[in-house]
Amino acid sequence: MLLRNVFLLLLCLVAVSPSRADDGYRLWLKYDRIADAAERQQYARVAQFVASPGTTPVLRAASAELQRGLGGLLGQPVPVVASAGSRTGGIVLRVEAPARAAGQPLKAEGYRIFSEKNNLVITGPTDRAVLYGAFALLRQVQTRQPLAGLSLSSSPRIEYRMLNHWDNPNGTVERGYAGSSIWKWYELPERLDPRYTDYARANASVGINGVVINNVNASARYLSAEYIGKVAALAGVLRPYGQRVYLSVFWAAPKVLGGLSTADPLDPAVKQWWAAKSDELYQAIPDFGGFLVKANSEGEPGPQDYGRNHADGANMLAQALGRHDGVVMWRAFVYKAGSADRFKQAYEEFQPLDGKFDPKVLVQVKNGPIDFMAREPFHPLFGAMPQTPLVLEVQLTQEYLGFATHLVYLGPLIKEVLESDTYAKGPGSTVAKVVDGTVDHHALSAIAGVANIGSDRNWTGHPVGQANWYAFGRLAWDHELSSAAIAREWTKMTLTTEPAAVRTLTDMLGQSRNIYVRYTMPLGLHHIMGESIHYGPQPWLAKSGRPDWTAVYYHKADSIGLGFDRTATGSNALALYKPAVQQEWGNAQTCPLNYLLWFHHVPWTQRLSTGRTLWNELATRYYTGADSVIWLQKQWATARPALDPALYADVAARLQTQHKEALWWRDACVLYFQTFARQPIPAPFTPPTRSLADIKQLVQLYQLK
Ligand code: BDP
Repeated sequence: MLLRNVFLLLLCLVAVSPSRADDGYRLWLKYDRIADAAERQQYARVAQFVASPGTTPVLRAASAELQRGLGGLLGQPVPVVASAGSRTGGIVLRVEAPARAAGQPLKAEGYRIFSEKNNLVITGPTDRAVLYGAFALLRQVQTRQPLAGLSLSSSPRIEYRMLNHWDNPNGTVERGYAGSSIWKWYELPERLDPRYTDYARANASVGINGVVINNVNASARYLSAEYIGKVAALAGVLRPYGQRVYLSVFWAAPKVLGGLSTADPLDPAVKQWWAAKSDELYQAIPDFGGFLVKANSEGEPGPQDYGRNHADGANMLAQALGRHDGVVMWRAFVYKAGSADRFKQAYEEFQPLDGKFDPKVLVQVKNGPIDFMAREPFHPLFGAMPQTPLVLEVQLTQEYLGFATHLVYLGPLIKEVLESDTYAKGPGSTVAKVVDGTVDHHALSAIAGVANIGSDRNWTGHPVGQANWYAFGRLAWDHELSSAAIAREWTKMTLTTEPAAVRTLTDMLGQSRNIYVRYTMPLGLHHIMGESIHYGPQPWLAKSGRPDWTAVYYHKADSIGLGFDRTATGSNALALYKPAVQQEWGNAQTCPLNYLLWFHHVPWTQRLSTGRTLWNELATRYYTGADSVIWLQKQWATARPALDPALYADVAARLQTQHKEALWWRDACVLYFQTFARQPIPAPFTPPTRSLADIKQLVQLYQLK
């Protein structure tokens, strides 16, 4: 009886829910059936089969993905055959030597799609190229572009397109807001969670080809024989999807694991230990990618502990990799306590080492000089180390961007950095061109995104966080793509293809980052967030473990004005940039308002280019920024009919939290800065109803253990 009731209940549930709720697991690879039958037919005519030699695991992954994707989109099975023979109307996969690929020369991972004898051919010099071509073809269908007569060709502009996981061996994720780590170390190597494969598919679909699986604050554990076996098992899952595995290394590993008394990079026993470790790694993982290193930074050990410099450390590791095909990515995120301006630290330590690094070393630089703020000027090291390939590191996990409750699409942030002109070799020497190697003719080029991925069913906590993973990969492949075009693609593949909703949502994504900046750190304010957890506002923070962990160190509010003078009258950090940049940013009258308080201490009463005084402009931005979250809510509501109900509700709820917290930011910041400016909140805005003491008490709750 009970069973029968359960059965009936299930039947009812199935009957009332025509499609299953979208839990976000499938990311942008949904492959739901195209609703319009005529449209489906059009695609079906040119995708009747997939012909693949299937000679490698990568080619098999490519054909399996096409079969799965087209099968879903067309609502009918698509067979995979070994060869097209005389059949037409299908998709043919073919690996060809570069010389035979017509048109633009293709790089090893570049693909070409073209029509031949009524078939669509996906080709490239390697099987990985064909895999990327397969995903490109699927994207065409997912975004409802025509397939017939298709002619596409694309090569990645950057060679190493990396995700950096800040995942710890105990399953936690540093600055992770989407559950715990997706890597299940205690189950590996015997059990391979099917999720690893879906992760690899998602990465491949946007061209990510390298994965640093562990936190830069690294545990030595990963270099033990036990863990190398586990890492090898993961590498085996990622390999058919064109991804190599890399490890973050703990500098003192030779001591912790090897029993040596030192980790001095010039010590012969240390060198030997790393060389043997590299051999062991390549024995287990023949395509191991190499090492990522955070050394002498935030308490991590490093070569400076032995009186050596970063180049000594990096070069020793590069030599340890020896004949193996791996690289060392050495991070430049360093800042010693007691410095008058943290902005200058990395430059001062690294720039003099230009030309001293082994050819296998790349130096990994965060996009801005401080630390992943919502808006930073580009890092002055870009354009200042011509002899060293530099990796651009951006953060996808929203450490400083409202965790997983604030909707912030990062396409515009990443593009802003990429398009910044360093003037290193004259105008047009953008960060993108420094990083892709064209400015200084480097053979190696790399970009890294700190992953926002976790064990949450939808991978990224905030459903729109997926767009940041997606946008990073797409820009890593081709930094010339526009952030709006990427947002459109992601929206169509993930949320809806209904044209009006696509427009509404793309607009919403496009504005979201500026909105976040306005209600948190407008006009170039930075580092005024909650201590250590980095959540919510704490502009009053004046005491911390170090002065450069406080907020007052950065905003320098006083009775005269606000902002950090980094011109010649102040720290002169501006002098680290090329003269053309100095000229633009060095004068408070001409400095773009977005960077104003990064470089100038501006009087409260000074009139800005908007016609408002600094105080009035600041208050206006906080108020209009917070109000814009209501606009985001309205946009989301407008698109509702086109959205999956569960997904709609999820984001709508998060937007409510976002609005509440935007008001925290607004109230905390205007009330606090008002104590210096001593001016009223300008009309038409109404002063906060709570007091500074109230808001302090509320946001400081989040600091309690
Ligand atoms: C900071 C994070 C810290 C990271 C560090 C890094 O707060 O958790 O370890 O960056 O990048 O933003 O090394």
